[in-house]
Amino acid sequence: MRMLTVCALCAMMALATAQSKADLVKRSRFRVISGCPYGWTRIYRRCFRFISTPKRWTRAEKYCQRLGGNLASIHSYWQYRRIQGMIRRACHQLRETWIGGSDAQEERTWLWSDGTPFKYQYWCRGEPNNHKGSQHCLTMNHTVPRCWDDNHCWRRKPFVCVRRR
Ligand SMILES: [Ca+2]
Ligand SMILES: [Ca+2]
Repeated sequence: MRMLTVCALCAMMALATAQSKADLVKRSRFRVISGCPYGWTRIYRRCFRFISTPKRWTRAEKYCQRLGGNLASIHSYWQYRRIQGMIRRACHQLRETWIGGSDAQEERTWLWSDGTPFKYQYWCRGEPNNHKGSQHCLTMNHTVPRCWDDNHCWRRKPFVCVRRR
């Protein structure tokens, strides 16, 4: 009986090892193909990841930093569309999502949290409106044109992280 138990345990351990090896091979193969870590999507030289768990903007930025990046910066319409595609694939809809833009330091001076220049913009009509004098964080996929809005940073939303591979 004891022998049987030991053998069953051995078989389970062997299976677990084989699975983790297969997973490792899959992960490293993925990295070679895409140039990004497993779970990240390559979009023009950078790696992006959609996190569906809603968090406040600052918490979202800290989370991305723990993953080796920042909240996403976006520099062209093409990049924006690709990131939207990534979100749609992950949750089958275009949810309103935090990205790394913020004017918390100085009103109407927008900066990306990854330090890249804030040039490309896709604001919705009438935005950024700094509603009630306290909207300093950037959401994408706002309303039907799925454009950008400045929103209250304390709101909990899913978010997109970026890293340079
Ligand atoms: Ca503001
Ligand atoms: Ca607004």
